[in-house]
Amino acid sequence: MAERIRSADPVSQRQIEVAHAKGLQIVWDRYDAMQPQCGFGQLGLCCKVCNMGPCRIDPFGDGPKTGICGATADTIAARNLVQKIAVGASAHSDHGRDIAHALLLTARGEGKGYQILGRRKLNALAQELGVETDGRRIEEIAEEVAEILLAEFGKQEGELIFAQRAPEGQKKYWREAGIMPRGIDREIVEALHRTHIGVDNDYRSLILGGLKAALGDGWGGSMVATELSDVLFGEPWPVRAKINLGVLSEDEVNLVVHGHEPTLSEMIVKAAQEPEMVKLAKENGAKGINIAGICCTGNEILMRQGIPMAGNFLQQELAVSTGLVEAIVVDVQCIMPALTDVASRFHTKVISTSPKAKFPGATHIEFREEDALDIAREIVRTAVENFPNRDPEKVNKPEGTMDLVAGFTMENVFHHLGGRFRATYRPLNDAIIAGRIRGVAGVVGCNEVSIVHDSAHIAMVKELIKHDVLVVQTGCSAIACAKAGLLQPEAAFKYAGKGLQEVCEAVGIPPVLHLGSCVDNSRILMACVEMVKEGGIGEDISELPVAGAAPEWMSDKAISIGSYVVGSGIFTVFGRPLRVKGSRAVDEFLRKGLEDVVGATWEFEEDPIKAAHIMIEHINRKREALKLRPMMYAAEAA
Ligand code: BF8
Repeated sequence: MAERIRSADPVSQRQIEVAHAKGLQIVWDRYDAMQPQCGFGQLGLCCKVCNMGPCRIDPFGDGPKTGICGATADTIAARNLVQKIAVGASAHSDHGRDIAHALLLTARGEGKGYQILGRRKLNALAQELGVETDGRRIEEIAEEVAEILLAEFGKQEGELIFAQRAPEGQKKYWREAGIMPRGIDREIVEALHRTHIGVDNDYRSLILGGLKAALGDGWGGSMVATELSDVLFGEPWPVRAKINLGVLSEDEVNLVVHGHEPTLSEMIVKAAQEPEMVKLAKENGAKGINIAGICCTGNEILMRQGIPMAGNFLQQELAVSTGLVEAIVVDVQCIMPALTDVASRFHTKVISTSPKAKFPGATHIEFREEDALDIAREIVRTAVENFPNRDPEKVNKPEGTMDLVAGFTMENVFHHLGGRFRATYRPLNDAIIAGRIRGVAGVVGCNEVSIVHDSAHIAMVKELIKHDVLVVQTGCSAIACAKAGLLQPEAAFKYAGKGLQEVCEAVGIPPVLHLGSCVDNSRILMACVEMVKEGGIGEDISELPVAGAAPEWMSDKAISIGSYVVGSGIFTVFGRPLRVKGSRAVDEFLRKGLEDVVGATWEFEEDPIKAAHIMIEHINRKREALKLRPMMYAAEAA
């Protein structure tokens, strides 16, 4: 029987068939086995916050209209949403804390293997934070910067430092609504407190509490992660690389890094390049060591080092199913527990490394920043020594890679757009004012198993660029579109509208820009800040002709991102709706009511083409409000 189409990426689709031929049960099979899924849960009407429950509200029939404690559908849906925001914000923020901690150790000479490579960024931050630089060693400056930003996590009063970067109008919204974040951890704890039985029962108040925690992620935890990763590992610069499962090599040791934190993956790259390690690989019969990334830790080393990328979230089991992977090294977030089971059918070792994330069946080699390079060497050695155990009978080498350009940032986009001698957003703003570029869209987020893998990302982004919308991306969405060839300059000629094409040609950039991992959505916020500062296209983020989207979102982190993006004044379309549809009031508050509170709203649309047009119409409305010129090539684009 022919296989169902599960992926828009032909390389993945073939590998799904290979995995099935090998008798493996993978994510799509587990999804099928789970049908039908719980309708109460999907509508957000299942409540488990206390032990009198679980309760569920019957949205249609004569069943209960409140939980046992009296909580309404509105309270339950809002509370469930806020818990998810808090989990997502905590994941990003804890990542940010770990990066700040690694920088602090490095500055104090206790982070073995790390070097401070981003001096320009460090000096810029020092200036912003009021840290003296004259006559001081770089380590002293870095130590003080790290201490100041680490203190942001436990801060009890005042306002987050990076939140001050937002335009005045946005800050006014936050202060008036009482959602200006004080401390990163504090807002997450408060959001969770609100959701305990019998605390906050007003859906509006609950959601605003959630937005506050999310803003602490976007303008706090994630922004700290981005800024200090740039300080420690250097600022990314556009780099060409290869992507998709075809990057796995037949004659080299394949070490796949999967998860999120660059503190580990950067050290693994370093260790794998050491001559003794390459020699060891040769002694074990391999030609060398091939590092490949999955998910956001892959994005981190892709954008800084040009390390090839094996794939996104739904490809993790597929990578192992090739039989080519000596070790898949994981840290935190988006790692399927099923990996160890699939790996047990091959010689592949799953190596867990975080004290926060252990996996039954995995080999645990605990990572500590203090001994980072030594631990990375041990991990690489474990992978190399596993090469002779590869079973040629079980190997299926996937064919197919794509070229991409990664490594754009808020600062270097500046540089490109302004030309070599004039780093400025003026040309971008001018292109928008002149109607060459309609606006900018951030298309980000995960893969979700109920959607044909990558299909929504690709369809939406093609539709946007066809209508002269410049697209910026992060996370698994960037990986999806990169595999489809959209992240190379040539894509402008194939897919972009004429106006966008002209800009891409003049500047030499792709029509779709890879801005990094999911914490790097903070780069998108900062690009918006720069667009406002440059002038002429809005006094506030909420006035800019921009929109956000996560067409295949899946994780709680995506919910936190969506919340802070909307909270920052950017209209955002999610594919499958947030699980609030059981409460009309909550749904309407998210889709309409927030406009008056933060200057933006959510929308939900599963059809990616329709969703793209909702974004385009929104951008058009913003253009009209700004009285910008009509689009230069409107007829063709439409
Ligand atoms: O942080 S896009 S599946 S990998 S959550 Fe996870 Fe979603 Fe991918 Fe990166 Ni982001």
